[in-house]
Amino acid sequence: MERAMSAHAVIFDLDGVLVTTDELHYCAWKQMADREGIFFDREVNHRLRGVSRMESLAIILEGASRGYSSVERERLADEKNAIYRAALERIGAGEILPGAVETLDGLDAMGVPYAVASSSRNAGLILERTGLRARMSVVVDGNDITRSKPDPQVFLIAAERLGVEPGVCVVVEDAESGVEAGLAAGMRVLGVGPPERVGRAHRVVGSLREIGVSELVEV
Ligand code: B16
Ligand code: MG
Repeated sequence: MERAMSAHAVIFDLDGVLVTTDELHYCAWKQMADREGIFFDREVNHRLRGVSRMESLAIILEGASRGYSSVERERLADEKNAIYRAALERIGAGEILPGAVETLDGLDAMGVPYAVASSSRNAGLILERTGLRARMSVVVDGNDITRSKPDPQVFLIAAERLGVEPGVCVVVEDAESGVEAGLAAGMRVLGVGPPERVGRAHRVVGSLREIGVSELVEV
């Protein structure tokens, strides 16, 4: 694709950056883990941010007292996904995180292109349910990638589809794996969350409410 001469572009992670579905992931995994008698808490849950479904399950199974076959793993992942998707059917614009809409409005006003780059295979449903889909010209999700964060693939595909060079992109991420992926893509990174988790980013904020768009594009 011919690359446009855009000076800036922003690539947003979805879960934990634009929407609060991170809590729904936790509740669904917790239900599955409790049923299996596997210890799982919010501390372990933080390690699942930005990580694919099967890799998330592998992390949870580190706490299991027995081994699980690949057939059993598929069943547990499907079980969790069914619980999660049932919860997604009930979400709406109320799950959009503070500052997200204002940030997209500001980027539109500045004419800065942006994309969503998520590890989730459910990103399409989440964007539809929250009403954000119509705002996104580019969405790259778990169905488009073969390697999940911290591999940079999802962000590099997003830049390609935006028609910009990786070097002009700012990634916005809430996951340690996502920050690493953004850095590996050669992009600037804004971390959203505690410094213990996203401190490797070029700049860290608690939420998108804390940063204006003119600062965001210069991170
Ligand atoms: P799914 P993101 C990620 O979304 C989540 O942070 C992570 O917890 C989840 O395991 C992953 O998507 C896969 O999700 O099971 O729906 O395919 O943060 O990259 O937007
Ligand atoms: Mg995330």
